[in-house]
Amino acid sequence: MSLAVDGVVMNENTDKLPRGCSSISQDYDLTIHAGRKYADDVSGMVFGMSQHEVRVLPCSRVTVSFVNDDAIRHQWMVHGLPKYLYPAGMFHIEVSGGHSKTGTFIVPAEDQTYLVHCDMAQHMEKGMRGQLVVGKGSGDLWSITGVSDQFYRSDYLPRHALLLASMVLIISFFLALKL
Ligand SMILES: [Cu+2]
Repeated sequence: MSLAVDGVVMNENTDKLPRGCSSISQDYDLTIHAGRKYADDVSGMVFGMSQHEVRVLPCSRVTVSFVNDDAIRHQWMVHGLPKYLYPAGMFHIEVSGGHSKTGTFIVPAEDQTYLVHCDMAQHMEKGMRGQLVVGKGSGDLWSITGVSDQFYRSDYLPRHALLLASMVLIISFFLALKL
């Protein structure tokens, strides 16, 4: 892990092979930009990435140069990786406004789709939600900018707010009939 004012790379892995991998299948060198301008053509979104989907081969080594075109902090964070290689199952690049950082990790042998997002408050909800597809993947995740349908639910409402509201209406209707 390297710490600096311009950013952080967490859980870098350049040489430890995941279980089921006998060698590095391929090396990828990706440059991904983060910034408001990448959300300009996506309705309702504020933040974006130059690439919301990354497709790689199983057992490949992926080097990401994460370039922050905004003045505020952004992250490129992958979740669900094997915990025996990546603490908390996470690989993470975080970059201060106007800076860039490069980090490397090795993806597992299985076909799987991983969530990639920015964990700064409201950034994922406002567009910084992507996916890393290893091999054939395991299906598209929901609400990936430019890939799958957006899904909104107001955070202040309970999960079954609509159902509860309808039940209250029906009960009041029958109560009203009895009176
Ligand atoms: Cu962000």
